[in-house]
This record gives sequence, structure tokens and C-alpha cells, in this order.
Amino acid sequence: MRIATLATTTFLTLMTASFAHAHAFLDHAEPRVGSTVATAPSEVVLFFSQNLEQAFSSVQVSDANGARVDQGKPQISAATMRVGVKQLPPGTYRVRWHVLSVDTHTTEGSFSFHVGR
Ligand SMILES: [Cu+2]
Repeated sequence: MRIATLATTTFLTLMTASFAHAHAFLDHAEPRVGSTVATAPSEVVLFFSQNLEQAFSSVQVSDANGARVDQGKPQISAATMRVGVKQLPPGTYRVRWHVLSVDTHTTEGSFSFHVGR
């Protein structure tokens, strides 16, 4: 049984510059940040507030033991980044993202979601 506290949402966005620019912040994600989903997703999709630079944007999905469960290179289209994931057994997963937006600022953060009931 997974540790319940791991399901607690942590959502962190690090800003590297001022608020003068509209950096690429995570607007929402699928599965939703901090959510519990009954059915394991086949991919994780992140929706940002600004278009991303493909070459310098990445996302990793890992299980409670820290093992990578994503399929590798993400697909980026405008402000959306998606990455496939392996078949996920019930548990808590962490998504770590790091992106470079078209205004040349980098932002990063992480969140978790839970598969199961
Ligand atoms: Cu910016």
C-alpha cells in the first residue's frame, strides 16, 4: 500500500525572472494536478500559458520509487507538451517539467497524481 502522504499534492513553480514577462506557467494538466484517477492514463499532457521551445523543454514522469515511467521524448505543439507513459499500476506518480518559453525564460515545477482509488 502506498503511503498516503505521497498523494498530497505538491505544486511548485520556480520563477527565474520578474513578473514583467508572461513566462510559460503550467496552466493545467491531464491527469489533473494532484488528482486521483481510477483508470491509468496512457499519456500525461501539460498545458502551459505560453508557447514552448521544443529543443529545451522536457518532462519526466516517475513512480514512487523514482523509476522513470514515461516513454522518453515529449511531443510539443505550441503551448502543449505530452509524453506517453508505460502501463501504470495503482500508485502515486510525480511529473517534473522544465520548459523554455518563446520569450526565452525557463520555468520548472512538479506535481503528482495518483492512479487507483
Ligand atoms: Cu518570461
